[in-house]
Amino acid sequence: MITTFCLFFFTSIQVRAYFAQDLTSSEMVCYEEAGCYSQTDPWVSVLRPFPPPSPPEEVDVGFYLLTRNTEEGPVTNYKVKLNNRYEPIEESLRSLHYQSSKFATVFVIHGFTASINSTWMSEMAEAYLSRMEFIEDNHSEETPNLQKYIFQKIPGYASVMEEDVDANIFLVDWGKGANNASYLQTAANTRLVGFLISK
Ligand SMILES: *[C@@H]1O[C@H](CO)[C@@H](O)[C@H](O)[C@H]1NC(C)=O
Ligand SMILES: *[C@@H]1O[C@H](CO)[C@@H](O)[C@H](O)[C@H]1NC(C)=O
Ligand SMILES: CC(=O)N[C@H]1CO[C@H](CO)[C@@H](O)[C@@H]1O
Repeated sequence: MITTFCLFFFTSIQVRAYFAQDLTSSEMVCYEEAGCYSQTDPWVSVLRPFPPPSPPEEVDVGFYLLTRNTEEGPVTNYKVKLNNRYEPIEESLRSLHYQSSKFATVFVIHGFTASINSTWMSEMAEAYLSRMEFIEDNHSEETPNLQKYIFQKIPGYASVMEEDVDANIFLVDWGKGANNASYLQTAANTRLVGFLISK
C-alpha cells in the first residue's frame, strides 16, 4: 500500500516534470515529408506524457509487398522492399506487383519490441494468401471461413476475375522505432508510422 502510494507519488512528480519541460519547448514538431505532430491536448497532456515521435530516419519505416501472382506465375513468397521510403510510393508501386484491382490490400503492422524479423509477420501474410487460393477453389461451396466472409461483403464478389483473386499485402517494418527502451517513445512513434502508411 505504502509502496504503491510512493510509486504513484514519484510517477506523478516525474510526469509533471516531464510535462512542464515539454510545454516550454515547441508545441508542434514537424519532419519534412513525414508530417507535423501536435504536442498539445489531446495528444499530450498530464495523463499522456508522450514525447514527439522520433525523427523518420530513426523510426526507419519500410514496406515489404507480398502477392500471390507474379510474372513468373503464382507464388506466395514474393518480397520486395520499397526503395524510396518517404516519398509518395505510387512510383515505386508501379514497378512492383501492386494492383488496385486485386481483391484486397492489407497492411500487417507489428508493435512494441517487434520488427520485420518477427517471423509471424510473413507467416500471417502467407496464411492470408494461401487462404485466398482456398476460396478460389471453394467459393461456391458452403465453407464458413474468413475469406468467404470478406468476399460476401463485396458487391459482385462472385464475378471477381480469377487473376484478381490475390491481395497486396504490405508488411510494415518500423523495428528501429519499436525497440526504443522507452515505451512512451515507442508509443509516440506509432503516430509517424501511421502518417507514412497513409501516404
Ligand atoms: C530512443 O528515442 C530517442 C528519441 O528519438 C533517441 O534519442 C534514442 O536514441 C532512442 N533509443 C534507441 C535505443 O533507439
Ligand atoms: C533484422 O535482421 C537483419 C538481418 O539479420 C538485421 O540487419 C536487422 O538489423 C534486423 N532488424 C531489426 C529491427 O532487428
Ligand atoms: C477443389 C478444391 O481445391 N477443393 C478444396 C476445398 O477445400 C477443402 C478443405 O476444406 C480442400 O480439401 C479441397 O481440396
